[in-house]
Amino acid sequence: MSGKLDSLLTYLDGLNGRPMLDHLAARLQQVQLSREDYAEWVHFNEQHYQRNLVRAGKWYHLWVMCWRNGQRSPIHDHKGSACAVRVLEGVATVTHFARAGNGHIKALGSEDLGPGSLATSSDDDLHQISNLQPGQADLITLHIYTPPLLRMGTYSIFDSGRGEDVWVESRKFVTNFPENSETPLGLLHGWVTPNRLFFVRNHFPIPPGDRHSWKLEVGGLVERPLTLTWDDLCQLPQRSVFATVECAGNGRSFLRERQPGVQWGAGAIGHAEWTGVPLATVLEQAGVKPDVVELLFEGSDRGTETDHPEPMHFVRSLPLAKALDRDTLLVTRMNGELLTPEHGAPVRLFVPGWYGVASVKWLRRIEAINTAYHGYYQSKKYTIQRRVDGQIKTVILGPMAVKAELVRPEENASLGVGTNRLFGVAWAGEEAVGRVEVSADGGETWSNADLLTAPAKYCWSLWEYLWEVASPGEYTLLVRAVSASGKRQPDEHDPLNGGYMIHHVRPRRVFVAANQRATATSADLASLLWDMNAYAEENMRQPLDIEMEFIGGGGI
Ligand SMILES: Nc1nc2c(c(=O)[nH]1)N[C@H]1C(S)=C(S)[C@@H](COP(=O)(O)O)O[C@H]1N2
Ligand SMILES: [Mo]
Repeated sequence: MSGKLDSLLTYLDGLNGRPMLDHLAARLQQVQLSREDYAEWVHFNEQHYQRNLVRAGKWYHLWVMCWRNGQRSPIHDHKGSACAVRVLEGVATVTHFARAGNGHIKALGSEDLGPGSLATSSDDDLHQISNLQPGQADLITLHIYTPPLLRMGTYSIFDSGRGEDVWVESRKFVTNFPENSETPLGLLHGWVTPNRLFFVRNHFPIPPGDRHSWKLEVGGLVERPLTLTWDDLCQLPQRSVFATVECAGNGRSFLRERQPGVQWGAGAIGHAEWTGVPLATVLEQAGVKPDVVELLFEGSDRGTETDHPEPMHFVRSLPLAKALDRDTLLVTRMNGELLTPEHGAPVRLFVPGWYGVASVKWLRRIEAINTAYHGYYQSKKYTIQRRVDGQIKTVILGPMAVKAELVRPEENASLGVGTNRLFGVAWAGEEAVGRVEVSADGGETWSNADLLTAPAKYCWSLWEYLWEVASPGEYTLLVRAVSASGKRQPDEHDPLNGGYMIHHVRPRRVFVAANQRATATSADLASLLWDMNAYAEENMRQPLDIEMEFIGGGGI
């Protein structure tokens, strides 16, 4: 990361609310930038202007945008967000719009901003940025949005309507330092979660290190202690497993009684293809001694907790049987791409079917032991209670519980009379999903949803339900999953689970309006299948090229 952008990022990361627009502008004006400072985010697209995310924080997004000659943004506003733009190279034409008497959009005027100039806009300022320079000159601009821009309204000069909302894709930050961010479920449409949208759970800052310097030590009760390099690991046979990962605290913010920890909404889940070397292969090389009962995994990240002031590494153990399962992997790739730093690069453990906490990122050491491990992240945190023979016992979390999530419609959505499509995901830990049931009458009657993807071990299934509704009013939607072996989601959160394993059925309120007709149809299966096959390509695309194809026609 460049030194000069660093000071701006430090300021932005320090925000704990929406800053005054003129403060923001002053900060952006102060930085002196040359091409090398932002070169890594300069990517053009021949079809539409290209947005390149520099960093997403809790209170801001910073983007470098690249415009070929003639490219324009839609006419748009940024409801709920303020924006400061600095021209880095070339001349930007900013055109301002307003509502005319008949409700249509009219242009108020344009200004040309040369290199170094600054423009700001807030909330409902209607505007458009274009590259209209003579010749073939390119334009590069730097944009700060605060709070992060998640949706922009678009407009056309040909009618009075509001165009489609354009969604800006990025993870939803819950905390900045370290990053804890959710998958934006509203953007899910396919089976695989793109890496850039996949939730992140970090206890400590991301540790330094790359695959060239990476080493994995395998020691403890083994016949032949080993040190593996990246090249050693890549020589071993690899395999891939598709699997859903959920953080054990996912949904914590919905609990009636507040529980300590990251206050997750519903988005600490994702589904990906995980590729790597079976852990068993490496353990065979090392030769696990007969009395070994657990394997210990240490990440290179390190830090303190409020109730643990001594610095510690992130350490977890696995029982021998799960460690030797051929699906437990030393992962180097996620959805076909090399792991990114936030997901544990260069190598992480991956334990399919288990809560995410088992899958130790930034793996640097494995130790074979002959006792049950007790450590901070295994005995003090990430445990639940169970009643055994009248006694309360502490239990270490393992496999994920069965759970369905309703992705669309959102809470308080306004729907129409007719056919509405409910869409979501469901998973069942080490099992496959058996079925998903939907109730629109608060649990009186239940119907089976359609599974759009064949149920498979470890994998979430996409599901949909075409809900016929005859009369307007307020409705409570309930969704619950049943695993292949018949395990069902509970109606209420088990207090013995504390702030973990939150998988009870969560009601969602929606409104059906009398003056709205709904004519939903079922998913286009061909496009879903395409999505499954094309995930790798999708992830190989330039970072964050969101679709803005309807740019044409917006100009004056
Ligand atoms: N080294 C290390 N590994 C870790 C963690 C961590 O903080 N440090 N967090 C764990 C938790 S609680 C979860 S839910 C998953 C999240 O993986 P992701 O960030 O790739 O989504 O990583 C796990 N592995
Ligand atoms: Mo987690």
